[in-house]
Amino acid sequence: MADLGTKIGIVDFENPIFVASGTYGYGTEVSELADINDLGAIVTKSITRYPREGNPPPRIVETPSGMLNSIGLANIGVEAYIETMIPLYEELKTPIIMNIAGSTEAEYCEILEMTESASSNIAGYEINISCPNVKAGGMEFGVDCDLTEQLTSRLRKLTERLLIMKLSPNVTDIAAIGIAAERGGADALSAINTLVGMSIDTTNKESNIHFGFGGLSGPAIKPVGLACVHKVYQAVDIPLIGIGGITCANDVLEYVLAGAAAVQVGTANYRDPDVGNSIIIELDTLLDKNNMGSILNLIGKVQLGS
Ligand code: RRO
Repeated sequence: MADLGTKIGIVDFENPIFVASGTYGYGTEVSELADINDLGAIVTKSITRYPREGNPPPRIVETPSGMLNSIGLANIGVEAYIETMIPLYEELKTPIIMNIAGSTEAEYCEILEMTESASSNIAGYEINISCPNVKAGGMEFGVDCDLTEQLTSRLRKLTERLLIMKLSPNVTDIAAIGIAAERGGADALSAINTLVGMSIDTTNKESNIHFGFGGLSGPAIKPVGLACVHKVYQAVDIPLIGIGGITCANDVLEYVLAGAAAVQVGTANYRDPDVGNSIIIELDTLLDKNNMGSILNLIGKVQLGS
């Protein structure tokens, strides 16, 4: 058997296959459709200070090899999350990473502080500074080095748990944003969130997404995700979590070779919520077949021409 174990900051994970924010609810709902106990980790839907209905429909549309969403941060809000979801994690062996989104620096801090003051076994936080579908906050932070560094360092002071900043591909220089988050004290970076996209129904000339723009995910964005991960890998010393278009073990291996210590499977969960488990088994076989040994020895080992 290959060694699938990996390490992000101070946390050891049994395997590098996590499920991505927005594709797995708050963690436990999916247990009726899939075995959630063997996943490397589960990242929750973004939690905001107050409950949100999200954007009006249509807010999801399929595109070639991809999916466009404009959910608009629909979620139950941090109070209900602490009351109803966190207690369910006591029964779960899979590490939970809570994804947090805010519209101001103070709001991100308040959500994290409220969660820290509740008793929980959450492994860490993924901070969403890259949501393309809301007017205030979200991506505003993730496109600005100073705001990213400042937000990260304020959050760093509030928790000793894993602090992961989730980066946007919708920037000129993703490596510079990664460096800013590292300087602010992040333990790790996840990349990428979705790419801004559009889809139009030519029969009635209407946008297939209510507000026009959405976030593109799925296999269509895998090459972009790989390039972003490798650019950030070359620029920082903290671990990376690769996201974007992963559907099979070979995709995982590509992300690891590009520089990721773990990955998040997202859009593929909509087709098969148990795909993460299939990928874990497939990854074990793939590494064994190629005598590749361990995930940790493969991180960033892509060979580039000189
Ligand atoms: O809820 C959303 O519309 C959403 C979020 Br928070 C995000 O981070 N990325 C995305 O594609 N959609």
